[in-house]
Amino acid sequence: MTNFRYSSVEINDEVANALEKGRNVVALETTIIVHGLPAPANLEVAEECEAAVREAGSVPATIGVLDGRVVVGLSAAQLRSLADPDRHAAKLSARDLGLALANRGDGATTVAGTISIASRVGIEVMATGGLGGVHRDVRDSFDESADLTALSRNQVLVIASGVKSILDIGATLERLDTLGVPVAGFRTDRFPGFYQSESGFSLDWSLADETEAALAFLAHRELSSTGFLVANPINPESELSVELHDRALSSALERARALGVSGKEVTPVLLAEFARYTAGASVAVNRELVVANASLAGRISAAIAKERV
Ligand code: PSU
Ligand code: MN
Repeated sequence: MTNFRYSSVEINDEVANALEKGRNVVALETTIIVHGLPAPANLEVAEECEAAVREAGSVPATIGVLDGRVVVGLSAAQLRSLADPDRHAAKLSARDLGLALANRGDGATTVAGTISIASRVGIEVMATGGLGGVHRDVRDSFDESADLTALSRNQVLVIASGVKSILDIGATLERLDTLGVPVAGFRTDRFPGFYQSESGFSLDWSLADETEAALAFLAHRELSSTGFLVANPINPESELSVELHDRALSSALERARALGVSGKEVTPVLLAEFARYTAGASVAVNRELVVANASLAGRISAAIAKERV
């Protein structure tokens, strides 16, 4: 392990070397692994994402907090330990990181937590499943994911299959507009709907290929301090049917209401109820889309490294 710039951050040697040479590194988050997907699929997905990044010619850096240290590039054993239910790893957004470190805690990082670490160590690309956003009951709860504000503050390109369909998608797109975060579809001008290839919302911008994504991001970086969202839809043949999706969604929203959950517990409860209601079908879709996003992240990251020189 190499200490790099910050004493509280450990970067594994492979990632540190890649960053020094060409920067073609892709950050991967751990909240989806620890709080978003059930075992044993969770660790399999983590492994598949790392393999997809490598196959695409980039170096994966799975990020989390272990024993009060930020680790950039968790080993398989470290990741297994973080996901061990007995560890009760916390869900860490950007604002939680300092406190978790001072507390010598363990934690999985959300998109917000992951990109704020990534941008500080020089990683420019990150992959996730579905970005967080504005919740449907926002008028009462004020619940809007810190993923959005983190994207407005960190110059990282995030690849996601849209935002989670448990959210108010239109309101989330409006907030991304206000926050100055560009949203571009990868080979589509339709905004994806996470478990579904399309959400009913259209996009102003679409990217033809990885090179165009790299060029747009590099130009954006020069002119703006915000991040960049690339929306990559699930293959339509793999998506959840509208019918099953909508029934599962009602059930999930009802369950969250009945349990009275709020704050950081809302999203994990909704995703878990989706998995239960669809008998694992939502997990299979989530798995396929996040691995596809990791692969695209690896290809775009390689294209960025190539275009920069
Ligand atoms: N994508 C998934 N599953 C997940 C997440 C993303 O397919 O569980 C996680 C990410 O870590 C994201 C978080 O940052 O959900 C959003 O949580 P919240 O709504 O509490 O901000
Ligand atoms: Mn929230």
